[in-house]
Amino acid sequence: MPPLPEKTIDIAGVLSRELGAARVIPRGDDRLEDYGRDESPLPEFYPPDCAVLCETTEQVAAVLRICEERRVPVTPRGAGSGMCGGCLPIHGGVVLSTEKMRRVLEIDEDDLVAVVEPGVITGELQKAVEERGLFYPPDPASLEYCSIGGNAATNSGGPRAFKYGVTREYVLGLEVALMGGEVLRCGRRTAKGVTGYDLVAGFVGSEGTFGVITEMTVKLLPNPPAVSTVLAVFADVATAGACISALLRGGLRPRVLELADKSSIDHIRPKSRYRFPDHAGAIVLIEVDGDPDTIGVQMERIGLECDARGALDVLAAQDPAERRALWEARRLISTSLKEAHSIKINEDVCVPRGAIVEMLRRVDALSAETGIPVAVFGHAGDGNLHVNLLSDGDLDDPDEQARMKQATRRLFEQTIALRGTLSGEHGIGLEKRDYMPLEMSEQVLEWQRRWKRMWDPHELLNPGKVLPARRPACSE
Ligand code: 2HG
Ligand code: ZN
Repeated sequence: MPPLPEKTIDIAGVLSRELGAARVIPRGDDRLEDYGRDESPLPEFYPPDCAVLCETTEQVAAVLRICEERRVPVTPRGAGSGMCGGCLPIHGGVVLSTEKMRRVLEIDEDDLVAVVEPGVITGELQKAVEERGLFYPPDPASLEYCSIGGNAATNSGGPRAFKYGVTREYVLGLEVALMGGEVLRCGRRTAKGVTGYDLVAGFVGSEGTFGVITEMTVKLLPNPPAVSTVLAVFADVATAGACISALLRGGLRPRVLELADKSSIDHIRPKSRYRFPDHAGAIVLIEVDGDPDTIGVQMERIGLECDARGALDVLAAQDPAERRALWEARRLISTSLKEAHSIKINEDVCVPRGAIVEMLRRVDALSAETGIPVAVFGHAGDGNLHVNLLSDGDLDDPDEQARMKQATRRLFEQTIALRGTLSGEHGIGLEKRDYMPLEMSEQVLEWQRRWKRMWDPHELLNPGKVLPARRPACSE
């Protein structure tokens, strides 16, 4: 990317004059601290020059116009729950937060759509539509505090992606503010639509490097009338993985097929309201939804398959309270691991479904060879494994950092060797940017750079994310 200009202008002052001082958090204000971090394992804090809390599309567009005119980098931010450094202002400049754009503008039961601002908390939208008998499936584990705009920016998944797919499949239309201040409305409100190129699909998952989402039209479904949840308990993760593969081969389509290994279970035990059996060496969480008359049959088939594949217990959640406790426990895994260790490198590699068992074996071998304890959990039915490399070492020790980085690289190499991908749901951001050449050819990366420059020719919008710097050719 071109060298970023010296930031000699007082951008906080300019934005305060244009948008009102109340919207701008300048240097020296303690609140600014929060805008230089996210949930990624990176220790660094990147102080922006200021944060601006926009409440309208016009304000977002004004910030992007001002930053373009003055050549100031600008980094969009939702709720800051990302895990890859995607919203960190690594070149300083302005953090543009959409956290105050929290209105649900419309829930239309006939069209089966909702129109929302990007700062709406995902779980709050889910509750609002459920009250009307509707369903918004994408369910990242952070759904109580992540925002839907951030979900769209990173194309988030979650356990229910197994049956229902990821965020991209639910975003029908977008309003996006572009660098320079232009506002673009694209996409549709209809269930189907193939008119023209699919700009929406390009914005979703672009990690805030193409534009800033200011409004979304999302698809809703009728809420499934019945849901049933079981926990299959196994002696070890290899047997649990083999059972998942068998369920996949058997053509069963639960809505959730989640795995957690012994380390993950042991980390949540002290906090969990759900009591996991003491002998659990791994668990598979399975949930089926649909018609009350048919889910019993599906559950029976799943139970029989789990038994045949070595499950020690198959425990059905007895009532909604137990089901809630089980899900609460599942969503605690990530934070419990983080609280227990000074270093938690959480990767979210994804392998083809036929390679799940082999990937689990390779992760185990990696842990044994490097001596780094590993916790594995996540959306195993999709081949999407949260491999957490753990250490109680000193986060600032360069040797420790190098050891963890080396293990991370080996994990990625193993993933690619199995024809997998670096990230199944968290995105690339800053953390995985330099590993992109492991998966993508220089040709593909170059086309991606051209695509990025089309939206942001001066490379000011979330600079330094997703795409690694161009490798110099031999003659250069
Ligand atoms: C989850 O599924 C999240 O719980 C977090 O994606 C994953 O911390 C992690 O590794
Ligand atoms: Zn996840």
